[in-house]
Amino acid sequence: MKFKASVLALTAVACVSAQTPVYKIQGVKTADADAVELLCSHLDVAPKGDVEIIVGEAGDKAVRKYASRIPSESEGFYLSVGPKKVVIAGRDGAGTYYGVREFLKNPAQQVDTAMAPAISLRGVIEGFYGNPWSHADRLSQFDFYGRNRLNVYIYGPKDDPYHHSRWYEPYPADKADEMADLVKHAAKNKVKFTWAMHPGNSIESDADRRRALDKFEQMYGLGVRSFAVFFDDISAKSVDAQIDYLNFLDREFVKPRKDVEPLVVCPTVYNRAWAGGDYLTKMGTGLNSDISIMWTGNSVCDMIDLGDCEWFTNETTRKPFIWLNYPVNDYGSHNLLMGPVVGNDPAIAGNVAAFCSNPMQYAEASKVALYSLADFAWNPAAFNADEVWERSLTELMPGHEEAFRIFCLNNVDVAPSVHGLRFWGETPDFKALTEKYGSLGNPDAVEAYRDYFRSRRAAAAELIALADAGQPLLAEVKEWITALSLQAQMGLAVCDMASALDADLAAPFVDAYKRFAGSAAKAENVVSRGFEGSIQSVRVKTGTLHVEPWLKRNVSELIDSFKQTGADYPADLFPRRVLENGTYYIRYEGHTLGNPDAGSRGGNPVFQAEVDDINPNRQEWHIKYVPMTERYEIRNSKDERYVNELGNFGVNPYSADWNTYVITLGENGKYAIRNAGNGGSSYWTVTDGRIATNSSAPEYIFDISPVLQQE
Ligand code: LOG
Repeated sequence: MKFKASVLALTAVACVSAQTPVYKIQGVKTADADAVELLCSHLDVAPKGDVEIIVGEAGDKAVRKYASRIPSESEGFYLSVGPKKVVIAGRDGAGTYYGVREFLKNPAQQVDTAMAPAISLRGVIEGFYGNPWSHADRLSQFDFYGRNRLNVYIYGPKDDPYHHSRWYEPYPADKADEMADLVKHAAKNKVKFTWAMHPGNSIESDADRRRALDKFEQMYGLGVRSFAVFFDDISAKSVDAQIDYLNFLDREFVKPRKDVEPLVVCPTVYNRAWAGGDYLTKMGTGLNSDISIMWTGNSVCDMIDLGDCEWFTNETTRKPFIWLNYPVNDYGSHNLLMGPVVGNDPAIAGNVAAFCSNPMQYAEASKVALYSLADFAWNPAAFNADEVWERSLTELMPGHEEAFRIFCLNNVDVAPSVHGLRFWGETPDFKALTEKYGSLGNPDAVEAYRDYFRSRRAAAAELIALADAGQPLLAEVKEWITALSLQAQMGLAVCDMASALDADLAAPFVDAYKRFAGSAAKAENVVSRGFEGSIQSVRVKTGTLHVEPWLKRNVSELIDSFKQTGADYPADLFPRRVLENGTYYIRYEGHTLGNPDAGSRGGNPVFQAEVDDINPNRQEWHIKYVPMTERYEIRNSKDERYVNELGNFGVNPYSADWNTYVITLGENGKYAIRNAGNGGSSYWTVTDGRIATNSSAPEYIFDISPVLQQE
């Protein structure tokens, strides 16, 4: 839609600003009104200004001379900045608007350039589970989109009842006013506001269809001109019914209104991992041809490559409308996603209908990723993840880039989840330290780690002060900054423990450990969005990829070493473990677990009636506490082979995520052993003399007793 400037007065009024020089503008009457308003609010403008700005879009008289320089793609623009003359000529209103934005980034810089988007629809789907964004969040988002050339916003927060659970109810007056306001504010920023409805399986009866039309009608009345229907995360009764419903809405609602955009649908099968059967091909052939189908890629949470798009197009005969599940974190909400956006294939540009991101319930913090994604979608071929990410820090936290950079780098990876999406670039400086020094083995290492944690503590303090002063992004994620601060304090305490141990000083060691434990206890209880009625309150986690496991391991090792010094310490000081690291017999009904084929590959341990007096250590087991998982690994003392989650000897590389066990002591004095992590949660029992991992209830059936080492 093109807005024409109606007020010539704009040219006469010199906008108050300290900038020089003074500009005069040609074309205000015909150029996009938002673009003109933007110019005027940022520059000194007067009829007798000494630099001339010629502004307008293709077809306007003002820019006729430059027609051949304007890119043919919609939203493209030509920009030329000379000492006395500036030309900003868009293919359309949005093109002019983006041209003005580009010019305003640095009005003093002389350029002669033409730009156009490689992907025509670029934006955001508010499509996550959790607390929906606030009205203020959304207004701020739209300004951000306008600045960064994102042109789509799709409204579909799962936890807005008027979108999902009670989709058929009209918005009450106050919410309806907000919607109308959003539509207007989006348009001002050249953002297409799309409202999505999630009707589940209520799509077949006449009554349900009537209610759908009524709801769309309400939204139309509020100014909405673009609609979507979501069928994600339901067990769809029938793809035929979905197709019939969508074509019905298209026929009855969309097509008769000439000003409504083509419909968008999120199918139930929205990623390749779930594909199979004829769902997608049916959608592709059955849906009216201009309806767009959304697609998250190879799996639910996945970066997008060309193969995904080609596969989809082959199935559906349409280009995918990409729903990128990044930086959304509703499936791993303890962690924020603030790192460089790596993994999307630039080759997809010509093969997608749209490229939109599903962000976090944290609107402000999501801007880090959205800044990069906007850059990617405009020009994927030139995208450089690290460079764009650095720029986003300057844009979002000017004057505090370094502290903010530290913060973001502490929140890069999302912990292991069902979706398997991981990011390995977290805390690179820390990773480099661990590669150089490993643990806290020598005073140089201790000093290096101490410096590291001091700088993290200082960055957190700087950011917390800003958050308290109301900086919106930092205030929004203040709990993660607090977590960074506590993690730094834990790190410093661990360094103090190492120094004390090295100097043989028991009391300072105990003291440092107490400080560590105090910070750790606080860190356990840092909760974001813990207010009453919060849809998703979250225990925050940070630095989970490298720093947290390192802290756990080092504390545990330092405690073990300290205990060996024979120093006195309060009996209840350290967390009690069911078993200390050591060598044990594991017995069931008097039979001892043994490793008859020691040294071979595969096979399984067996409970044996006889005592193995040929190789006694085939019946001995190293049981060791693994701080990272806070569980135990179990290895045979003869050949160090580990027991896996099936009760066999593992043949795959050992993995703490799979091969560590929870061991608990029952009131009968016997132990239960349970799988954990990726290995599931079944308790061990015994079947035919072998370990079976098949009980959902605790089975306190094992005697575990230390092998008394002979001196
Ligand atoms: C939902 C979405 C959610 C996301 C990540 C789609 C199409 N739907 O598994 O609301 O935010 O995954 O958890 C989804 O992605 N379901």
